[in-house]
Formats: sequence, structure tokens, C-alpha cells
Amino acid sequence: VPVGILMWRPPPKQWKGEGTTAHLYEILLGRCYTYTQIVRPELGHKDCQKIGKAFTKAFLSKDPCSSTEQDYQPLMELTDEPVPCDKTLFWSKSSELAHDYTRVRQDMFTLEDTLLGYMADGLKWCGDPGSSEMNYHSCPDWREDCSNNSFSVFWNTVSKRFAEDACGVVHVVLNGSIRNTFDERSTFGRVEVFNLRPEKVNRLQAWVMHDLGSVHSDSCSSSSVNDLKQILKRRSITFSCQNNYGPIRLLQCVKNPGHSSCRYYR
Ligand code: C8R
Repeated sequence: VPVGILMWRPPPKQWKGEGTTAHLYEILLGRCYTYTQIVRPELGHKDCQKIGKAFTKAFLSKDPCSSTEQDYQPLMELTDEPVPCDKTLFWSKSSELAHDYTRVRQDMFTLEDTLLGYMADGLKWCGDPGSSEMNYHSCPDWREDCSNNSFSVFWNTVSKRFAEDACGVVHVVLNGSIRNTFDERSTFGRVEVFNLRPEKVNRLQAWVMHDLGSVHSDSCSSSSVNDLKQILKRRSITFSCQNNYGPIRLLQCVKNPGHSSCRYYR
């Protein structure tokens, strides 16, 4: 057989989603060092070279539509990190507001305030079984290609661990300006709620936030939030809920001080 034939590789598949983020590996390494050296120097002993390798090893040379939790296990073991009891903050369809809040409340943690979430936030990645390279052209789209793609399986896996590790009173920021304030298909509704450990989580405190000026659509008394309450009841976890929690409302008003709902604070 001529050598040229042996070296031929099929071209990477065309998926419907955007491809791997350019310079993914360098970004992951840089974020790992930023987090472990600057953001939380108490994690300075973590081996970012090893972590970066374990991250890419989880998906390179593999079918990006049959990713598994096991693929990410070595990465998970290298990145364990305790979050103090009472300090976990979940969110669903409220990413910006939840992260605005933890930026000010430095003692509270969303998943993106832990090492692995910090490294991966906003990035895309996938590999290809016929190549040891990343696929920078396209990656599977959750809806149009497959749900077990390298990227979605990662978020499911890390979200599951984040919830399993939570203890004490845990918090969630929900978006009251959309119809499904509690969405059973979201990562929060599908993964996190079911992986809280009743033996160490006493209560889930929900904060249902309305966008300033939105015609208020859903609140603590809505049926979707009641579904959440029932799920937790069955799991022996107490539920409490507050609409437009003041400290987060203040953050909304910082961004939009002229709004009539913010008059009180002027
Ligand atoms: N979590 C899930 N998904 C995350 C994420 C995260 O921390 N960080 C990012 N960037 N993503 P959504 P949800 C990506 O529908 O499904 C954890 C993923 O592509 O508003 O309820 C976190 O702990 C994912 O598909 O929220 C949080 O509590 C979307 O953004 C929930 O799960 C999630 O967008 C949030 O997941």
C-alpha cells in the first residue's frame, strides 16, 4: 500500500454548532493559572499542566456525540475543590445576574467561581475520532446533532458534582421574567435539584428576580416554582422563596438607576 494512502484521514465531520474556541488549550491553561495563583492562591498546589492535559484528553480522538461522564472523571479528580456550607449559588436563565452578585459577594460561589467552571465558562470544544486534533470548524449542536456531545456532557458532569458537594442552606437565582421560571429540562432542574444530598442540605432558598420593567410573569407563587417546591418536598429538603431579593435588586438598579422601580434607592 502506498504511504500516501495510510496517511489519508477523512475530513472532520460538519456539525451544526460552532467549532472549538480558537486557542482553547492556551485559554484553559491561562485560566487555570489565573485561578490557582491569583483568584484563590490557596489552590496554588494544583497542577495546571496536568489539568489542561486531562481536559483535552477527555474529548480528543473521540466521537463528540458519544461523550460520557467517565471521559471527564480524571479531570474531575484533579479539580476537586471544597465550597463552604451555606455558600453555594445555583442559577437558571439568570447567568449574568447571579455572577454579578457573586462578584460582589465574594464569599458565595456559583460553579463559575470554582476552578473547573472558571476554566470552561463560555468556551466550546470537540474532537474527532479520526484525528488527534480539535475540531475548530464545527461541533455538535445539542438540538440538531446530539445531546451527548462533549460540551453538554461536561456541564452535566460538573453541575452534578457541584450539587452533590453542596451543604447547609443552598441558593438559586431564578428568572421570573420568563414563562418557565423553574424549567425541569434545564441543568438546574434536571441535574442539580436531583443531586442535592438531603442528609447535608437543609434548605433551598430561591430568589425569583424580575427584569426591571418587565411585565412580571412568574413569581414564587407560580405553578413552575410550585413544581420545584414539590420535588424538594419529596426529597425532604425544605424550600423557601423570595421575590425580587433586595441585594440583587440593588444590583439591577446599579445598572439602570433611572428606572422607576429604583426610585426608592435614589
Ligand atoms: N451550569 C450549567 N450550564 C452552564 C454553566 C453552569 O454553571 N456555565 C455555563 N457556561 N453553562 P441555562 P441551566 C452553559 O439554561 O441549564 C450549572 C451550558 O452550555 O440558563 O439551568 C450551574 O451550576 C448550559 O447549557 O441554565 C447552574 O446552577 C447553559 O450555559 C446551572 O447549571 C446553561 O444555561 C445552570 O444551568
